[in-house]
Amino acid sequence: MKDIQRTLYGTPLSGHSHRVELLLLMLALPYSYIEAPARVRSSAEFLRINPLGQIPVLIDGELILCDSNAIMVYLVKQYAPGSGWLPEEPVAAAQVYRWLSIAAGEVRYGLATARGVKQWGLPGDLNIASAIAGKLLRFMDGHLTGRRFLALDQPTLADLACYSYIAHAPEGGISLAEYPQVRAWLAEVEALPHFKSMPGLPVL
Ligand SMILES: N[C@@H](CCC(=O)N[C@@H](CS)C(=O)NCC(=O)O)C(=O)O
Repeated sequence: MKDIQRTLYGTPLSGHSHRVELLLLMLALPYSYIEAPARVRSSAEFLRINPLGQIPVLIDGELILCDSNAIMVYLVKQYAPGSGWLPEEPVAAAQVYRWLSIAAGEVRYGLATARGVKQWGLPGDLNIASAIAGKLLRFMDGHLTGRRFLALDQPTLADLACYSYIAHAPEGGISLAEYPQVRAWLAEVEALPHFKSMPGLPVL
């Protein structure tokens, strides 16, 4: 396959960027990285790339792709079809997409919001975010009993999409102490080949 110039816009502490980096590493797809903190994201140049002003953005050759989960779906379908990260079989595919929705819903508005409020004073209600996170973690702990991975009996995009913000939950004041199955699942993801951790922040 011809070499493609591939660039990821992200920040090291963004869980949305981290999930894309994990997949790029696990698929052994080379990429360069451009750090895009808030000041860059609000620039006219960046807003031409993503009018929502959000990271991650992936430039893959001529293609501009926004949204972490959309980028991951593209990468698997384009570069690793049949690899198991995103199965074609309808029931298995639905099981993976369910967790992509949870990553964009409960994970984003629970765990990620709590971390944003605690660490950077970003907008959000800590009580509401903590309640959303708690409900999700209780569900996940039960769901993961007897399972190694979230959607199937092998790692899929479901695991990468949900991993980063759940692993860093304590940085948003959300303890994982009561969720042993969730912690065991995090360890499974961390044991995958080419795993790279996201830098930690103080537990507040
Ligand atoms: N749905 C998007 C959400 C991405 C997102 O919220 N990114 C944050 C950084 S972690 C961001 O760029 N926030 C700036 C903003 O929304 O203005 C995705 O999955 O990529």
